[in-house]
Amino acid sequence: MSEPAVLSAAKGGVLRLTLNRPDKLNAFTRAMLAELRSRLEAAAVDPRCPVVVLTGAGRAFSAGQDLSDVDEPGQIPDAAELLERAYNPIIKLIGSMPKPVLAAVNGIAAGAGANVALACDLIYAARSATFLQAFARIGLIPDAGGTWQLPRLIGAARARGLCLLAEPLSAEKAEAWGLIWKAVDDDKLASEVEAATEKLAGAATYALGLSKRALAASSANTLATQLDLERELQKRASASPDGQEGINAFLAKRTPRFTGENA
Ligand code: T3D
Repeated sequence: MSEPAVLSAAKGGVLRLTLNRPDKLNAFTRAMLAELRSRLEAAAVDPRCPVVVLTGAGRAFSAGQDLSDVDEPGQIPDAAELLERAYNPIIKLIGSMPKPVLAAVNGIAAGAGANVALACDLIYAARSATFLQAFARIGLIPDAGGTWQLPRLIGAARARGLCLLAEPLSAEKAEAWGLIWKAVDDDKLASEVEAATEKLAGAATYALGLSKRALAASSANTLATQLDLERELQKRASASPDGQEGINAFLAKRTPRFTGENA
């Protein structure tokens, strides 16, 4: 029997999804995208899993769409169909799920592979990893949210450079530019991600989901609208069991015991 294209393992509240076509640098086939989407949909509503990690098997995170995954030899992939059915729902799902999604970028992240990583809330990358907006090399435009994320994260000039020149960006430069959270030594990636996920899984996870929602809304809001949203979400956070526990524990000078329960 062939190996699953997406490996799934849950431990201590952390769901780890591993893109698993190492021979093809984890290039996404349609079957793999469907599997990833369904795993993410399940994770979004699973209260036993407050944190999700996305990573790749072997030497790459993902080389983007598998350009050979077509029904007939000689065809080219139906880009609009792929975006509509697979990439766009996945990108929206990562952004909207009320829990942190971490990307552990273990090697090259190219094309839509880079942009799936950039959709995640926290991006850790091995120092040897690179980010490549490969699209211009094959006559396409950056998709899977790349043209939205890049100018917001690193500014218009750098976004244009990456998209038009299609040159790889090192993990270190990606960190220096603010594209990712952290570049770490290759042999420290697993332990750094584990420390972060342990911390997040033990945190007030309901409030983390609300923070994520407020941050996501900010790019479309005026300050006044955002202040209203913060008031509404803070009302929910402070009325939640974790909000009460956090304040009580602080006042009692003890460590809080969070449960992640909703108000
Ligand atoms: O129309 C649409 O498809 C719409 C959707 C668009 C979304 C996209 O993601 S478009 C962008 C697709 N990705 C790319 O254009 C990147 C293609 N890959 C590369 O340029 C290179 O593989 C890398 C720079 C990422 C890495 O180079 P290198 O030298 O380290 O590895 P390699 O030898 O090129 O790749 C290793 C194997 O993976 C090789 O297979 P083989 O010859 O050993 O059997 C290679 O063909 C395969 N592979 C890598 N990327 C893809 C791929 N196979 C299919 N599709 C790929 N994207």
